[in-house]
This record gives sequence, C-alpha cells and structure tokens, in this order.
Amino acid sequence: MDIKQLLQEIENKNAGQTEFLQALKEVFESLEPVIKRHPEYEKANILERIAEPERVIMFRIPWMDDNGDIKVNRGFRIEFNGAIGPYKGGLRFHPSVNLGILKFLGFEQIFKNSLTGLPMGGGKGGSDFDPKGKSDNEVMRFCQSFMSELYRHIGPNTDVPAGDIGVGGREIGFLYGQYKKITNRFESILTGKGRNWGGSLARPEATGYGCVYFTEEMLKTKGESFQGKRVTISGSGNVAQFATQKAMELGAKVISLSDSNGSIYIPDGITKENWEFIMELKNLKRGRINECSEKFPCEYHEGIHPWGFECDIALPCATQNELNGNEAKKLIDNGVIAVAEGANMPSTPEAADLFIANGILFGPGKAANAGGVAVSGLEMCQNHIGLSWSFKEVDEKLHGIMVNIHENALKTSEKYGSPGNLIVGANIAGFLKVANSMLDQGII
Ligand code: NDP
Ligand code: 2IT
Repeated sequence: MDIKQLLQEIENKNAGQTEFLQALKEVFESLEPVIKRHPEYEKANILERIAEPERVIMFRIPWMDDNGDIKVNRGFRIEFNGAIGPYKGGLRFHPSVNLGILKFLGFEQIFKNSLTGLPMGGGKGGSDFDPKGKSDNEVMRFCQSFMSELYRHIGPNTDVPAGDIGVGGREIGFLYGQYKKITNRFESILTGKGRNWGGSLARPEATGYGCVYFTEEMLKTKGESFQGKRVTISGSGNVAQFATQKAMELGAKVISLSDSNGSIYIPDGITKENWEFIMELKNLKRGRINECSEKFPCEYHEGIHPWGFECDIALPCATQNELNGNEAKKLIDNGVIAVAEGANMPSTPEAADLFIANGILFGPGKAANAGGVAVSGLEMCQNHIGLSWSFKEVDEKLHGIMVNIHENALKTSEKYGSPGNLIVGANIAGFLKVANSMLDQGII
C-alpha cells in the first residue's frame, strides 16, 4: 500500500482539519513496517476504516447567561472506534474547539486507550464554549443544556465521556446531575466524578502522576532519575498541577509553569507553599498565573512559552502544538535529556523529529498521558463492581500501567526496527490490538 497516496486521499476528504491530518500522518507513517509485515491489514482496508469515525454527533447548545441573554454554542461527540470497548475520552470546552481538533483528539484516544490494556474504545467531544469569565451558574446552565442532548448518545456500555481542557470536577458534576435528572438512572456514564458519588480516588492526580511515572521509566533506561533535575512544565491546569506535585515528590525542582498569557520562572524551584497557592488560584479563584508574582518571588514572562529556560526535563502539559521546532532546538541546546507529553500532541512534527534525531528521551502523548484515561477505566471498573479502592491501590495500579506502557512501547520499537523511538513503538503497539480486533469482528 502507498501510505502517501492514502494520506493524500484522506486529506482531500477532510480539508481544513489540520490537527486531525497532523495526528493521522504521524500515526500512519510510523505504521509502514507493520503494514509491510502483515498484508492482512491492507487486504481488510484497516487504515482507511480506522481513519473514519464510526459516528460524529454535532448539536446545538442554547443557554441563558446571567443577564438573561440567550447564547448558542456548538456541541460535538466523536465516537471514533469501538472495536475494543465502549467509546471513552474527554470533553473539551474551549473557544478553539472544532471538528478537526476533536477528530485529532478522538483519533489519538483510540491508540492511547488500547495502550492502557483496558477495554476502552476511542472517543472525544466538547464545545466551543469558553468557560473563562463565566459565573458558576452560567457554567451550570451550559452544562445542563449540553447534557440535555448528549444523554441520548452515551451509556455505561456505549460511550463514557470525562474531562479535558475546560472540563474539570465542577463541570462533570453539573453534567452528571443533568443526566441523572433526565434518565432517573445513577450509572457510570462519566468519569472524573466526585469522590462522594462514584468517582475514583486518584483520578484528578492520574494524568500528571502518570506522565511523571512514564518519564521515570524513560530516565531509568539511561541510569537517571528525577532527583535534583530541573523540570520545566507548561500549563497550570489539572495535568500540570499534578505533574508538578509528583516531580517535586521525586526530588526534582519545578522551575516553570504557564497559562495562555505567559510563564512564571522560579530558578530555585516551586515550593510546597507556592504549589498550594497555585492550586487555589487555578481551581477556586480561577485566576491567572501572573498573580503568582504578587504572592511569592518569581519572574513572570508575558506571552512566552517556558521552553527557553535552562532545564533537564520538559513536560508540555497545556495544549496541542505548543512546542515548535525552534523551541525544541532551544531545549536541546540547553541540554534537555527528556521530554514527555502530558498534553495531547503538544510538540509539532518538527519538534518531535528533532527530539528523536538528537537522542532525547521522548514520550509521546498517547503513551505518556495515558494515566488519566487509565484511571478513568479503573473508575468504570469500580462502578461496575460497586466498590471503591483506596488511593494507594489506585495509584499502584496506575504506576503498573505506566510501567507496562513504557515497556510495551520500547519493546515494540525494537521489534519494528526503530529501537528507542517511542513514537513508533506506541503507535504500533496501540494499533495492533485495535486492528486485530477489527479483523476478528468482520467488516465493521
Ligand atoms: P485544564 O483546562 O485543566 O488546563 C489547561 C491548561 O493549559 C491551562 O493552564 C490553560 O491556560 C493552558 N492552555 C489551554 N489552551 C491553551 C492554549 N490554546 N494556549 C496556551 N495555553 C493553553 O486542562 P488539562 O490540564 O486537563 O489538559 C491539558 C492538556 O492535557 C490537554 O492537551 C489535554 O488534552 C491533555 N490531557 C488531559 C487529561 C486529563 O485527564 N485532564 C488526560 C490526558 C491528556 P488558560 O487557563 O490560560 O487557558
Ligand atoms: O485526553 C485524555 O486522555 C483525557 N482527556 C482523559 C479521557 C478520559 O476518559 O479520562
């Protein structure tokens, strides 16, 4: 099969869906050795099928703001691939959300979920609603309207959404309340729920912790650890917050965090007190990262990503394409040894190529940030058996899953001729399970 020609055909069909085409190209190019070795995939047209979502749902979300004005946003749910389990993946509320962005996220989710070893298909959804500057009541009315449509498409064995950018514990609560009101059923249709009503302990921590556990495994292959390392982290939301906490616990100095306005720089590393302030600032006050400089000594760099600061480890934990080729070069020149993606596709293709070409330990998002959805899978499991596990139990399971994902990606990279290239390893390992399941299930 000519993968270039196939990519061209898919590009023609999906014009303008830049991020989706970017994610697809990366995965398909790394699958070349698999397709050569296993003609059964080509015969069954697996790649063309896997590029097409099983279902795309798009809907209107009317809601009323605090002034009594009626607003309307666009809602989506992409049910991308259900070969290995119910569709599973987050909801993103951000003004940039469009079909192309959610298709890229849903596509990545297929392989990420497969890597966790749990039975979850790939899905993603969200809205172009901007939660910034909205009151709690406005967010609640929006979430209720969103769920008034979404409820008919989801179910514990059908599709189970969760959080992503702009969707955290508050939004999951409002969404869950509305589902229950409409259906009169208390069931596992969302993850990231509150701990009093079916949520799993360690789900808020899971993506950040998992990303650090994954990085630890990469570092071990070079006889290294987090101890004493300078870590630069982008973002200051859910993933960044708990990546920071775990990296600090392992003896690292976290020298930077950011938001969409700029970055803070603390050469001696964030303290526990600084971290607690940031948690309150971001999760309760919903303030900006520059407010840190009013509270404790730190430099604030307006409009700057944190990739120019000298560091040993970089963890991009904000959003897609936030680390470009020039920024990657800067990190490499400054001596970075490991980069792991807490966010989905934060490195541009140029940046990722540079990391690999320069022998930097590089953990691609679908492997490095799989801890969040993995613990979502564990939340579903606890809901199904009607039990809840202790923090320690969930954290240990998460740790085991991250160690396995790293080992699987590393071994697969060796088996398919790109030893140490975890992009290739993760893409192939994630793909094989889904593709074989599609073969088993016939023309689906
Ligand atoms: P949050 O909404 O909690 O935080 C997002 C952070 O990223 C904020 O600091 C935000 O800054 C920043 N950010 C968002 N969009 C942009 C942008 N366009 N430009 C610059 N900065 C931006 O989201 P999460 O922490 O949950 O998600 C972060 C990343 O991790 C995303 O890529 C998400 O897909 C991925 N991810 C999340 C998982 C989860 O379990 N939550 C699981 C796996 C991956 P500001 O407040 O200024 O917008
Ligand atoms: O990108 C992701 O993996 C998530 N936002 C988490 C999805 C989930 O279902 O927990």
